[in-house]
Amino acid sequence: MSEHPTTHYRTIWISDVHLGTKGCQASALLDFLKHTESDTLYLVGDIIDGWQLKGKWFWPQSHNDVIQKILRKCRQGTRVVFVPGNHDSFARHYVQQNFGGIEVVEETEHTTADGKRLWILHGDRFDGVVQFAPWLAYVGDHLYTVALTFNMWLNSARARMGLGYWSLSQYLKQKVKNAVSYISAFEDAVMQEARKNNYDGVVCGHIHKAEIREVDGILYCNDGDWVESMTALVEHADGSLHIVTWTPPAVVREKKPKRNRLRDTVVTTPAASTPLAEPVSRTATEREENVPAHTDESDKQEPSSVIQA
Ligand SMILES: [Mn+2]
Repeated sequence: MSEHPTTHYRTIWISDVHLGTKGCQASALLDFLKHTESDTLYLVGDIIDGWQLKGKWFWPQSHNDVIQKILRKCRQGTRVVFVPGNHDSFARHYVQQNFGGIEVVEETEHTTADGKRLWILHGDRFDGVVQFAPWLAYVGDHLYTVALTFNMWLNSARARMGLGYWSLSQYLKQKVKNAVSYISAFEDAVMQEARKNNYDGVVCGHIHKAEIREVDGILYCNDGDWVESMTALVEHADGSLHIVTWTPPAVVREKKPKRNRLRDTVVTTPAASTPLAEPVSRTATEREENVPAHTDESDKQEPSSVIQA
């Protein structure tokens, strides 16, 4: 058995984990937390999805494991700072308090090793400022293909009913354009506020889109999410910032011998490819060892949980 390399960072930021929802990639996050260490770990909101838990209780072991892992890091000397988001806003009642060593703050400030002052906040406070629909950001390419097929079917039906041609793809393209406008409007609003408050940059989450970009001397960093893209923002010892896209461990379905039809091994691979992402290669041994006990939620990503920012 080979030793798993553990990467040490000065700082790690994660957000939008949405524990308590089926979309949450808890085992991938657990794997990431096992193989990384940091002086400081920022939880930038929407870690636990209080909205979902209010409705229907969904709390598998892996979700518990994530919480336990974070608490263990805290005990072992990692400074853990929790900045609640809109889905775990219940924690905003406990601001300035301490839970098992985890500091809870409404928003905070971080100074990088090279002296950049970064404003740390979840980002939902800009929802009022930004007037586009965030869920439209997640209309993916494959959905577009499905839409084109559906469009053909729809229009042959419309033709039979004597109706004119209606382009679903045009409609969706417009929606995607709006989503892109939403993201840039969000980023602009956040950066404008950071500049007003004399920060050098900002780290937020909320819109489930990892990014590092600098506009007119203001750094915009978004640590992404653990529902779809499995991304974290990290700071190296020299103060440089990067987005890490984590390759989740293979998820092997247990085969049911009763049936004739053997189900294939399901391997989840992340679709995300962030230009700034650091590729993380994993060995076959690691993958096998990290097979989670539960398998169901990992391969059934519900779009509904993906799209809520
Ligand atoms: Mn949010």
